[in-house]
Amino acid sequence: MAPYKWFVRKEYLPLNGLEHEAIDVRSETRVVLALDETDGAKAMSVAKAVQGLVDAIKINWPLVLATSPKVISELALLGDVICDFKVADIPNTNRLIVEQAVRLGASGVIVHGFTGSDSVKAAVDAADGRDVYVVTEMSHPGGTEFTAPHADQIAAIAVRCGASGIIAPATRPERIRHLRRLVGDLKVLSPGVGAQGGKASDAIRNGADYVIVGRSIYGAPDPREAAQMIVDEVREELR
Ligand code: O7M
Repeated sequence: MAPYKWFVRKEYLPLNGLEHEAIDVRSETRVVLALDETDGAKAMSVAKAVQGLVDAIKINWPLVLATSPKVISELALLGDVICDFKVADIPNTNRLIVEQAVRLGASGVIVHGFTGSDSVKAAVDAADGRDVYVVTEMSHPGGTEFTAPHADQIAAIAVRCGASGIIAPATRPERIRHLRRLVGDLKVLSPGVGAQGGKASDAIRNGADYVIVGRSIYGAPDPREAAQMIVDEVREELR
């Protein structure tokens, strides 16, 4: 994802007798669509329907295996694509996977952090300026068994390796708050909104920069309307 795009509010604040432009309006909606749709045509139609309304489309193995890796390039024509391949291998293999995702047009790649610093660093280096996000604590119930007890260490690895951000669970907003403190100004992306029971507003209030939403958008009768509702909820929270 591109860094926050700022634009100038046409308003001037008097300060020490000088006039300063206030630059504090984000143009992003902070919603990322998880497009886990396995019907390729439907996936493209959902992506087009929400174009401009979501900040990025995250794709995972279901769509890539149901179609082809070229789907990355097709979606990249519509906006930022984050390849959620949860890459979890030795440094050399991580590098090879990330290079291929970037070659096909990915703006970001998601990797696991339990593999250790060398593997995460290899992914960051291979991304060549694109975003690498590191999964910390997972959002499903099983995420409390292994990932939660190690989330602090994984967050530290993300910071140390120069990752762009982390993935933290919207199903446990208090954990977003905790992990946010550990990663400073790294981006925090939070899945688990809607179908898994989390709320977008809770995630944002507790420190998420973006919410990741899948079934509640692509499975809705009107995906754009469903996305708009989440965008509105986030906007309301940020007011
Ligand atoms: O909104 P959903 O539940 O339909 O989809 C959530 C998406 O987020 C889906 O693509 C999952 O693979 C992903 N996800 C989680 O649900 N939980 C996690 O802990 C991590 C992810 C994820 O995006 O990891 C990068």
